Amino acid sequence: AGVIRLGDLSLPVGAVGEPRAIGEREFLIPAGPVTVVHSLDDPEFFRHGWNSWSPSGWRRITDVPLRIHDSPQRLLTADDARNDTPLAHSGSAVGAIALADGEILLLGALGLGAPRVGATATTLWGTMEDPVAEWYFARGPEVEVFARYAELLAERLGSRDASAGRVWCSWYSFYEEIDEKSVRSAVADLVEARLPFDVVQLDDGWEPSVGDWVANDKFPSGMAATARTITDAGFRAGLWLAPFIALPHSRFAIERPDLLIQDEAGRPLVTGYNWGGPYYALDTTQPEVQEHLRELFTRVVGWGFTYLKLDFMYAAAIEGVRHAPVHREQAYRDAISLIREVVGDDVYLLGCGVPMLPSIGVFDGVRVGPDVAAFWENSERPGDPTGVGTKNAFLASIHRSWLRPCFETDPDVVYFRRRRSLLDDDQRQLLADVATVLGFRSTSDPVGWLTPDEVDELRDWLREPANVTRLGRYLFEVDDRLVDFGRFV
Ligand code: 9PG
Repeated sequence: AGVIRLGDLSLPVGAVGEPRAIGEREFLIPAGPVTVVHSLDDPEFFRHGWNSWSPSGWRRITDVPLRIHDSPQRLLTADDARNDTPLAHSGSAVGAIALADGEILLLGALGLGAPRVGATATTLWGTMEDPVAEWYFARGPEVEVFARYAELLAERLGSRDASAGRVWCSWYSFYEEIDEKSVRSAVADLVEARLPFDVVQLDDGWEPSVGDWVANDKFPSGMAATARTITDAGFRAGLWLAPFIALPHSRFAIERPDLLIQDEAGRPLVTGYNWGGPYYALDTTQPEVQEHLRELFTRVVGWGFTYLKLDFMYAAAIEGVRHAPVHREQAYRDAISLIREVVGDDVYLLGCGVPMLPSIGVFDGVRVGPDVAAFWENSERPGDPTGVGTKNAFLASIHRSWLRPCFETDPDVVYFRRRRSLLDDDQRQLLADVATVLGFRSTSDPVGWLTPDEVDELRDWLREPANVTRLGRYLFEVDDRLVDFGRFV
């Protein structure tokens, strides 16, 4: 233990080794547990969620912790259930406490191993399952310190420079009700309206079962023909898949349960819940699974898809019994690296339902919040900040804008339509602004659901990317306009 001096603060620090100064108010602390003693009076704590859908945001220490409260099934799916602290504030990889003057103290891991950061009335603490990640510890203005942390993450874990461009996605209008005919007409309508999209991405609904990645009977011409429908119209073809999971009734899970992550009793481990039940995860440390992934991604790229939305990926990073003794986050990252090696650098990989830090440098883009929906609040799930809806998606995403140096940050789609939507104009504008600030432009609105005015609004929004500067916690300069999200928080 020693004392770190940061301006007028003298902070007793317990760690496994000596903190090393790398700047006037910045330190590296060796991997392992760390405790910083603070003497602040009920400060706000920044909590960062583990995967794309997990909650992130600021809470006072005396507030109820920001987490998924009401359901172990939701917790398993949408956060790091293994490290949940029901009675205390904690989050994944990075945390911060606010000082009185707009400055913060930030403690953030610079690598994998399931690092956690939490806070109590008197401490800011860090732990990790696998002590491999050094800590970054700094004091300074909130915007600057987060930007510097993101820069260091990108330095250590890599960053990619591909851009998704403008994406039309099928999910938030059609959900699973897609077929080759509706894809053809949606694409034809985009062409006719001269909307400048770069990518048309088919979402869930094309496969017979999650786990079995072949065309279902709604796509009788096959997926290569479907990709051609999109590319012939001048767009990049995009496809959703969840290659690391399998539903219990999928052929994959029935035929090869031995390729799944196991529980202690030697049965396939339940790694999350969706589609009305549990699902399993592939043990990506097995050579046969790696061979399967090579074959799968060669096939999908061979169909003609060059933009892949890979979903529910965190499931392969859940604690369980694997073939090889690799830490769960490293096993996950190794598997994404294998996919990257198979598809090459020109295929855009968008991660969804992915753990954040282990995805840096391997994914081009990452979803940074839960799903939007054409309504504001999800009143059926009040204790679940990850429930679908525009409010929850906005709240999570806006607290992850600082991750932009690490990958493209996707806050999910923007709605332009007023039909079939409960969002008011303010809420629609908010979604558009969040997407502009985070730098990812996508929508699901079919042209046929838009009025001519709404088509014009969409076309304007697609025209060119904005120059964005973060000025404060919720304040951004977008070209020469100030956007303040504070009133929505
Ligand atoms: C397709 C959808 C869409 C969507 C994805 C994902 O926390 N959850 O349980 C949870 C379940 C599903 C979900 C998001 C979160 O939706 O985010 O864009 O691709 O799958 O099934």
